Amino acid sequence: MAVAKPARILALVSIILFITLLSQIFRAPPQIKGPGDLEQPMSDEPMNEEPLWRAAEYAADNPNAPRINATLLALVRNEEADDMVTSMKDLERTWNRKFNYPWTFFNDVPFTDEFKQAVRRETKAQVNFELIPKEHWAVPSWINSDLFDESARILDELAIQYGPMVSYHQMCRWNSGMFYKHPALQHVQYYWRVEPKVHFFCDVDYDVFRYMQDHNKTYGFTINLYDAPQSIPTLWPETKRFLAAHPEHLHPNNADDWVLDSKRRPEHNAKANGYSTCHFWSNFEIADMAFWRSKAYEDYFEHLDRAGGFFYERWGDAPVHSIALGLFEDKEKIHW
Ligand SMILES: Nc1nc2c(ncn2[C@@H]2O[C@H](COP(=O)(O)OP(=O)(O)O)[C@@H](O)[C@H]2O)c(=O)[nH]1
Ligand SMILES: [Mg+2]
Repeated sequence: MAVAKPARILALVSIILFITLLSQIFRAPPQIKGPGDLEQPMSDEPMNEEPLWRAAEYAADNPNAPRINATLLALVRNEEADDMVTSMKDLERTWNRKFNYPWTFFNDVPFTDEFKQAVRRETKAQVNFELIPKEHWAVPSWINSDLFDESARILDELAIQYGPMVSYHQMCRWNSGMFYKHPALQHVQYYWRVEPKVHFFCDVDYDVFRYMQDHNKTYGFTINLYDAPQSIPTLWPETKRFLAAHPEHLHPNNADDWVLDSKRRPEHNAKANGYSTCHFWSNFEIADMAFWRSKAYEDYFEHLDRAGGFFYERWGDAPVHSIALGLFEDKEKIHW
């Protein structure tokens, strides 16, 4: 019996779909090819690492909620209110509406009422608005403005993004060595950094701050990238100078092989004068501020700040945080 043409086409399509499905099911697992590839299957929850604190008792108005001493933290400009709201919507939906950790917003100028209203609408949790003290934001007295202008010109020629923008340098310095000194954070231990216009896609159903505390973690990150070496040519040489003066700060279980790696991107390492340029992308970071407040980090930041590279080069808070963690912290305490 002859089969009608449409039925034959349908049968053919079904067979192709069936074969595609089988090949998907039986295909070999992805191979790990190098840095950045997953070393274990991705899960939206840590595996076999109880206790995980769930959301039953975390209502915003519960004075006995098991929240620990932590805040969501954002440095942001008034004109970024819409983008901040975008980030808040995502993070509240996927996580914070269940845990109600406070939000703390920082700005170098006072927040406008419009900004405050816009972000308050997005959360039931407590919201704090903090002005950065002038002495934490101002360009330090030892920075020579002529030298800054000349350096900015060179950074611009090298096409280093934001190179000539003085506020960007101020922001990087503040995020490196100032934010945790703000009086509003004096009694706070952990923060989760959130920037305007970032996205959170997965639901997280446990208290990540408690996770950090229970598992004795200092720093959590999501992405590890290579930096533009032209933005940090003397960061590693200055770090070496610092280490020569302060060998006591080097942690015995440090991650110096990651900091110094020259095999994966030899050119990056060469142009950065010995630093791999690998860094945790600090647009997202969850950290215990005790590390930034430690003698090792304070001494390091002070040394870098005096050296001037936050302004004469474009040292970012990400490579500064990363080198410090890689050298002065137990690598077991860095988590992703
Ligand atoms: N209040 C304030 N926030 C700033 C300033 N410059 C940058 N930021 C914030 O610092 C973070 C990083 O800045 P961004 O422009 O996103 O830099 P990028 O992430 O390196 O591209 C964002 O949260 C910005 O809102 C500034 O001059 N004032
Ligand atoms: Mg950004």
